[in-house]
Amino acid sequence: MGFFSAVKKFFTGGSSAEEKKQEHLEEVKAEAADSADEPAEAEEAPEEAADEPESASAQPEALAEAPAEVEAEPAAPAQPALSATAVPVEKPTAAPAPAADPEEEALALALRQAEPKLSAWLSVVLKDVEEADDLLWKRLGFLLRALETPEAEARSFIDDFRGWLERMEYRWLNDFRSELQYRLAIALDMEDEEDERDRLFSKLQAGLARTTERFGQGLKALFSGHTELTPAFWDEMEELFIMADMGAEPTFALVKKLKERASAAGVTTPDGLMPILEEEVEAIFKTPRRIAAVNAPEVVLMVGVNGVGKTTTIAKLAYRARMQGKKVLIAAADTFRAAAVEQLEVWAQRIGADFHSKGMNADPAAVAFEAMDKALKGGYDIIFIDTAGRLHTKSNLMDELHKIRMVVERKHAGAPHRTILVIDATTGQNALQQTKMFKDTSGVNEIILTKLDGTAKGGVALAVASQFELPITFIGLGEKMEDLRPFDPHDFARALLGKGKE
Ligand SMILES: Nc1nc2c(ncn2[C@@H]2O[C@H](COP(=O)(O)OP(=O)(O)O)[C@@H](O)[C@H]2O)c(=O)[nH]1
Ligand SMILES: [Mg+2]
Repeated sequence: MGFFSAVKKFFTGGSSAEEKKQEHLEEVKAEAADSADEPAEAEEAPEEAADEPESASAQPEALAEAPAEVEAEPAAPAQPALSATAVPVEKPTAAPAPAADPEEEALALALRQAEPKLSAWLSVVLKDVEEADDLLWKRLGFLLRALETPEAEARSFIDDFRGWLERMEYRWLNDFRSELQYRLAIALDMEDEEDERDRLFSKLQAGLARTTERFGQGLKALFSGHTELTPAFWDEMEELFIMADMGAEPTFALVKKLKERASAAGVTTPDGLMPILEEEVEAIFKTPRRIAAVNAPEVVLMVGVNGVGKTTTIAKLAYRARMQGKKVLIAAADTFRAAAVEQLEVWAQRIGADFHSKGMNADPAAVAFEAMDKALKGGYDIIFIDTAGRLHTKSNLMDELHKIRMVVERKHAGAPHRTILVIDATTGQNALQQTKMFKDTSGVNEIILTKLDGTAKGGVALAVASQFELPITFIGLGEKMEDLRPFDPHDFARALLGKGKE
């Protein structure tokens, strides 16, 4: 949707003139609040609304036009009242139009006064909203109208979100506010906006707080405790990285590199070293991009030991794919426990993906075979295959995964396109053994690191990234759908080192 930039221009266009009206806005707001208590007054709307907003008194010409239009067409008063506030803007186009409702007029004014950021706009329209009720839908409709969203798209956004809330059984705003912002950002093409990136960074920081506490604070103490890059400094640094679960060899390699770079650059103090450290940590997380040429349906095979978060992560990835308008199939090839099949089915229903299973104890390769058939015939864009992670015998599990791979490949050349290993950050060094095992035996080409929230062992990301040449593509920062986030080496390095946002 390209209307965001237009929207931004629209909202920022009249800002300086509007600043002067800040006080006035407060009055209008107060009045709106008052009249909300007195519905009788509010109902007398048309004429009252037309000459009531003193805001318009700043622009008598605009006001003068209003009453005539009121008679002719009840929806019209909106235009003059709003154009009065958007002083130098070329044309307020189909701007927020509802001046007949004093509350909405106050909201429109507040939106124009707000910072041109989705989070700020949401704060304005969600004022006094506490739960998913009519007020929420009204306000959301208003916001989308204000953002010039085509009516059909706005309606389908609201219907979708409403359906999702019901399926998820969310009621209170606090439980879904962040999700709402996330959806709006994606729908309005604003995921790359600074606002959304800030939010992501804050989330990353919060998620990594315990890791940072241990690692970042130690680093701070190390850097402030030395004035020169002495052997003691380097020893302490090694210890710090090893304690953060980075593993001995990668730590030695990193410190060696840092020493070399420091000496080449003539850096002799910890302060001078810091930017180099940041770069090197970021470099550890950077792996060359693979060519992502995919012949649809894209086949994603999810592997990893029990309990790491495979099934939930499939749900989260499938959800992202759904939000991008893809047709999604999920196959339940973890047939070991009935609960696993049911859990996946519930997720599929919630996110609007199709689901294929043969129940508990079915042959996982047979499930994959049938699901591939369905995906190919049904014109799916992407299929996720959930697998079991039990390790009663390792070779047993690996054989099973191998069989699934063979079936999938035979059905669809080039598949599986992605074999994602899910590892649980809280398991620290175990995560490394798992990575080695799955990489050696099941063609893993991507890693998702889950449960980074609330663990002090987030440093394991460094170990995984430096010991295996596998990209970390997403990280799990919590249990909600939106808590799976694309992995950003730069931001992650900064958060890990306890740095703030740039
Ligand atoms: N805190 C947190 N919990 C997670 C995350 N990812 C998954 N979980 C939880 O981990 C548990 C096991 O997840 P599940 O998907 O069933 O693991 P599986 O056995 O690998 O399929 C569930 O309770 C999930 O909600 C995450 O990123 N953060
Ligand atoms: Mg599972």
